[in-house]
Amino acid sequence: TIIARKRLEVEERKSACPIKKLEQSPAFVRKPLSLSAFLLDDQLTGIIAEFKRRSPSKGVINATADVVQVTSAYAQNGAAALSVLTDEHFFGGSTADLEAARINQVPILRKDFIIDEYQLTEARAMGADVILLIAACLSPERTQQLAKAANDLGLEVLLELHDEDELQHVSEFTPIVGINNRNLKTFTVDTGRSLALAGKLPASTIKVAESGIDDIEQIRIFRDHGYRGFLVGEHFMRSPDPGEAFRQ
Ligand code: IGP
Repeated sequence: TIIARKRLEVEERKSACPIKKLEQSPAFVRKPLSLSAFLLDDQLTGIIAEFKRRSPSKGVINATADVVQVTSAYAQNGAAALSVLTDEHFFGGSTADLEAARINQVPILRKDFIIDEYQLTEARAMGADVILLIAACLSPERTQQLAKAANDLGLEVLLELHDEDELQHVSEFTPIVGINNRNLKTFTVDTGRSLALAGKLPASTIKVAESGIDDIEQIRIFRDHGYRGFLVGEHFMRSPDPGEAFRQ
């Protein structure tokens, strides 16, 4: 359902704003930050802290949070990177949210359902540093094409997998791989997924555990299994003060 809608949305956006116009955006001249470098920085926590207002599985998570206040608190308290939802219809996100988060000097992941090269140029124009590619939504060939195109624009890729069958999506263009603990079809969360798949990824892969992380002990366990990144959304956003929840 999400992908079908996304296809229509992308076509609408293409006619509303031609690619040439996106390329004139001021963000296009800045050099994107490297998520790999920030995840490997031992001074930081490895946490990719997400700004998420609502989701199809949880409904409204936080209706009032201010994107600048929350993302600044995340960044000032040691987040290695930020993840900002830009899907409006299902997640209540927006381009404006990501643009506002750009005041921070840490890498920003554009969290959306990427299916078309146009969205890569959009990501660059809104000031994103990294894009998400979800293996479950793409063929392995398409994943590679989009990842290469993203790299050519200076963007790094977080490739999201959720089971062993999706390992064929990994390529030289996707050195950072996230294992989603949430099954996108049933929405059930099992943090054992990240643990089970850890050893199956190429040794050089920078591994990110995604979803359902709500305590520091889990992060220690992931770290012991070779993970360098931890994508956390709801646990922080559920709090009336997500920045403070991160600090704690
Ligand atoms: C964050 P959580 O359980 O901490 O809120 O999860 C993140 O992993 C999740 O938002 C996510 C996501 C996605 C959202 C992972 N992959 C793909 C939208 C699309």
